Amino acid sequence: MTPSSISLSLVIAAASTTLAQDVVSHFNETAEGWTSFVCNCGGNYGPTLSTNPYTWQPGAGYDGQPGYLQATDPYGNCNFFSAPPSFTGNRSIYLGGRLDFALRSNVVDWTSDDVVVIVSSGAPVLVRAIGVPAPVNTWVSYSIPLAADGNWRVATKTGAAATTTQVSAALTNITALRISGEYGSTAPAEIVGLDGVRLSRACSAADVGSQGGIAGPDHILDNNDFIVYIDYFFAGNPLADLGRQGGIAPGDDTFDNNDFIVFIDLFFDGCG
Ligand SMILES: [Ca+2]
Ligand SMILES: [Ca+2]
Ligand SMILES: [Ca+2]
Repeated sequence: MTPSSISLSLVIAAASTTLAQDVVSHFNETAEGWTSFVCNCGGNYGPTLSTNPYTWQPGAGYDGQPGYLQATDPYGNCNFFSAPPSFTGNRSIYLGGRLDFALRSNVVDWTSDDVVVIVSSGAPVLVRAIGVPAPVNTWVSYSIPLAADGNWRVATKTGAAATTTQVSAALTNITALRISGEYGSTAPAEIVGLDGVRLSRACSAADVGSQGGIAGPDHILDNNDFIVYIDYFFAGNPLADLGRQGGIAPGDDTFDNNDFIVFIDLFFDGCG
């Protein structure tokens, strides 16, 4: 290893520690506090009608770590996975970030309640259609922007588009975060798995690369961002001109070590 590759390795290794700010559920050994929420379908996803105990499963899930959560839905009403307190309360730092998770269902013939719901004390109930986890019996990953992108709706999934003010207010005092487990049209019907839930912050401008070292952001800061940044740098791409004398922003139409210093600072600003 050359000194520069050693230091780059140290930077990337240290960067993984910044991900500690992400809120995650891998379900390695338990249900990690996730509970059931059963309510009427098709609307405000209001008061609990009943509970539906989930079973933790030790087998391989989606996220490469053992264990996942499984719900066998015995009801005609709508069944949700409800997040534990680690995902609720003041989560305003995640505005502009993402909610990632994966679902798997053995039935996907009920498409009316394919939603994520944020209940808060500061905004209307926010509802977002996510699409059923098709095809059946296959883990399907979701990456949900926590931003007013037109797809967060007020009260129902066809309600008015939530504003940035509403999304921001909701994230400031979340009282419930729910992911639908309702994808079957008859009861008892579906068996639904949930795995790899992650709440992560918006990434900094260092998110220039994606899996495989391909250009373009992917809401993950890792070695792919270094690969793409270095390509940009040696190609003289203006996207790599981030710094100037003294290792500070903005760029100065010159490519030198100051650009790397600013890039690394941005990298450590992180996504979580
Ligand atoms: Ca898992
Ligand atoms: Ca990236
Ligand atoms: Ca520069």
